[in-house]
Amino acid sequence: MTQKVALVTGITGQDGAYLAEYLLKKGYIVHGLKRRSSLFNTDRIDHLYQDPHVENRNLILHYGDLTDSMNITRIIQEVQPDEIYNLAAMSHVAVSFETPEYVANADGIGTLRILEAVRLLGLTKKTRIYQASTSELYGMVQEVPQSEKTPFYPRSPYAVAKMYAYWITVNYREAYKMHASNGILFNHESPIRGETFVTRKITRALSKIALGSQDTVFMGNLNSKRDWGHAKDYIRAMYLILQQDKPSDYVIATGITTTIRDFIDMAAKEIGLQLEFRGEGADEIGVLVNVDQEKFIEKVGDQFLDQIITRAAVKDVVVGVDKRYFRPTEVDLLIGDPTKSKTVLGWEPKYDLKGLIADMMQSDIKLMQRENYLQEGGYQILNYFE
Ligand code: NDP
Ligand code: GDR
Repeated sequence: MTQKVALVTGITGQDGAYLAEYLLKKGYIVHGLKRRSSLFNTDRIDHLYQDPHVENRNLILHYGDLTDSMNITRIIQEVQPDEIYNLAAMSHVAVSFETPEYVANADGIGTLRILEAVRLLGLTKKTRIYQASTSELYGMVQEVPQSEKTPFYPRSPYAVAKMYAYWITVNYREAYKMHASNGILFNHESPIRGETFVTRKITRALSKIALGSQDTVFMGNLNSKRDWGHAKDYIRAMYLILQQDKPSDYVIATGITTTIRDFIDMAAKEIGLQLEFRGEGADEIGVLVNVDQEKFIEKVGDQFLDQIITRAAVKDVVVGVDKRYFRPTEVDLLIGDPTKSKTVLGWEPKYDLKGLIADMMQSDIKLMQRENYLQEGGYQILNYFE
């Protein structure tokens, strides 16, 4: 049997890394688009990397950018993919307010470039396309929960760009009979989630606080609600969408929504820390009120116990709010209705929120312990300020 060939844009990102690993395990030849950067940006796929001198490589990376039509067209021509997973995007909602034109180009027109290249190259029958659409399309939600039929109301330059990408995918499917589908994925996270998304910011900061290397974390809006799943579950849905006989659009979600505040609370509990939130809006604080010592020792270790007990004794502030993280327009509530993906794709998530948080906390505690060892050994560790 000939090996299937996939092209993954955004392969260096969270989803791209998990998807590449998943497809390689299934026997695919995986081609990935990576951007040239002045520092290495392939950490997440380092374990999959194959030296260019290895014969019969299954993972091949190409330099490229979604803003460069000719580059995209040439790569698709060279690769002749059976499946394209278009995951590349400037994916940070808050940052999209700072760089709206770039986001329109990369996240919006970038998708058109891929669809048009497939059409021009005569690959409409051969190549199936997955477009990484998003629950951000629902924005100011018109219905609760949100399904494939819920009207969109985007609330950021990111969401508006993704709305164009959504509809141009539908249009190419209808106009040229292409196997092009949208996965409308709700938030999904993991230990390799970008450090400035809210979940990872929280799990990193709480890990540092537990290990005594950070005092306080400053957050934005603690009231917004998100339907969070695990990226490992969500990339399976992407694959399933492209295995269907007919192209279509699917909501991928857990159907459960949680506030940012409750996520912080659950992540703290995971390592034995009990928090209490006081005040409102920009004046809200999260205070450390108790430590479950047995749990803390099990998850973090006993050498850090005394400092954290001392902080709990004086009810020290560990969470603050900084208005700078508020967005000009916010998406207050997202909760997906995954009925279609469950019935048509047979997709079920394996992780619940508790399992996701346990995975992320365990990984970030380890990471921060490693940073502490390095620092104690006289090595410089980097401060990622954001
Ligand atoms: P990440 O931000 O982790 O990864 C984005 C990827 O896109 C990176 O590989 C990045 O490269 C690449 N990229 C950015 N701009 C360009 C460009 N102009 N040309 C080529 N590549 C580019 O995102 P996720 O993995 O979390 O998400 C994957 C996709 O799914 C994105 O499109 C996102 O918008 C969408 N999405 C994500 C959800 C989530 O909860 N994670 C939910 C719904 C949709 P580099 O590493 O060089 O920065
Ligand atoms: P989101 O994810 O905007 O939903 O987009 P993010 O984790 O950035 O924000 C979720 C919610 O948390 C609130 N928030 C904060 N957010 C960040 N980043 N930092 C903070 O300090 C903070 N404090 C509170 C936000 O206001 C927001 O309400 C993600 C991205 O992966 C998109 O690419 C994807 O399309 C959607 O999920 C689905």
